[in-house]
Amino acid sequence: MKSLGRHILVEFHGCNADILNDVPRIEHDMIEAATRSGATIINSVFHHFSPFGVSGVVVIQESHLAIHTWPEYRYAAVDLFTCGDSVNPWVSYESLKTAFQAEHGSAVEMNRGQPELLQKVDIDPSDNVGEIGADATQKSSMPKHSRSVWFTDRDENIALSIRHKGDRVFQEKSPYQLVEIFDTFKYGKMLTVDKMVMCSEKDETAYHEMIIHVPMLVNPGVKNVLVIGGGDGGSVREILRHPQVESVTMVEIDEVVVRASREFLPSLSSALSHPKLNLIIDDGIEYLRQAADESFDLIVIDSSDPVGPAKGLFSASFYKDVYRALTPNGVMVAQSESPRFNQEAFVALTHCLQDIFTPESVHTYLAFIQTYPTGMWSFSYCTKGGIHPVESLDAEKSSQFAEAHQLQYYNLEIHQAAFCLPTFIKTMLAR
Ligand code: SPD
Repeated sequence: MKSLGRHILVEFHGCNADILNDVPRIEHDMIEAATRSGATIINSVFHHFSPFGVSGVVVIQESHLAIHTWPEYRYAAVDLFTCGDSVNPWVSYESLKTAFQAEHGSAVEMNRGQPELLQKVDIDPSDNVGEIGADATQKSSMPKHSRSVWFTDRDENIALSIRHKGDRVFQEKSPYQLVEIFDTFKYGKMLTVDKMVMCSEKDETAYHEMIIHVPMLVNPGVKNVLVIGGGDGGSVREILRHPQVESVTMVEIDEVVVRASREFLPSLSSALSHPKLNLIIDDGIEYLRQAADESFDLIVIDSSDPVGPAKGLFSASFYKDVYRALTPNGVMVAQSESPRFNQEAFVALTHCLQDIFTPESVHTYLAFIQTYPTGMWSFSYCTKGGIHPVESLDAEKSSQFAEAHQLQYYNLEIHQAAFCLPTFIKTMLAR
């Protein structure tokens, strides 16, 4: 051996841009490249890289493989550093070139730690053992691969990262969006659409209890409900806890969301086969355009964020149809985004609703959703007949309902407090 280590600095050009932006896939490709070269994996850490791309490192017993990708340039910079003779880093190079579908790869090899420039001193390995003893030395020489792979929901200024187990549970590109499910450590399975978190098994109750029970418990006369979106089934599950409901129509544009949720998120999708539910896979905007006047007591807009197919669910023409389709005492509730993360959409939607329902009939309320960036999320309660969301609440009924159904987030105090807005949000909404 001429040196302690071999360091190969690699440039990959003309790669597949989608691959270079895919955290689990790059982690997999890097681990495979290391394994093929004969390395022993100890650890891997992979993140989204700002503003696009992936950053990560695979620590191997023989040193490390590191990467930064720039999908917008179809370019990846990779470091392959190996010590000893047992690993051939050029095998990793070839493996990654193929995996990233690179049109061109180049590399320079440097020898690190040349023996003629080094002076060896004697070190007794037992000095590192401390009080634990020789047994621990033996264990530490048998590394166990630990993975640290992260999903990040972000814009150019704010990000929320959630660690998952590395392998994707579900992935399909529908005609509308990229639908994925990850198995996270803290929140169970998590549904994402176009890299934005929609819901997770462990904190979805906050969102679904608040979007449904707030309007339902102040409007006990609700019998016919329309849900636009909500393909995971969480909203329908909560609506059907109210026995007076006679029928629920749910219009979800993307059957892939419904299929993935049925298969992998049974605690959310359990009510999707309920006999009172009429599930329609279609465009909710078009459905409401053709809906009869005064046909629903409650309309729930359980949309994703205002990009892709959900963009039209944030428009005045859509909400004019919503208003028309509500019975005279009807109520509409919409998820209205994060006041901070999506400030522009939040303010624009609130003003749009005020123009259609009148300012006095639009009531913004908040819930804390841990898996959404900033955690602070808003809903808009809009009443056609003037039923106030707090003054009309039957306190005893609200408490009894929350207790009987063992709700996880909703309770009487939360219902009342949710409508108290911080001053900065009031200021944001002032016209
Ligand atoms: N950024 C997340 C906004 C998602 C709102 N809808 C979630 C759907 C849950 N049924």
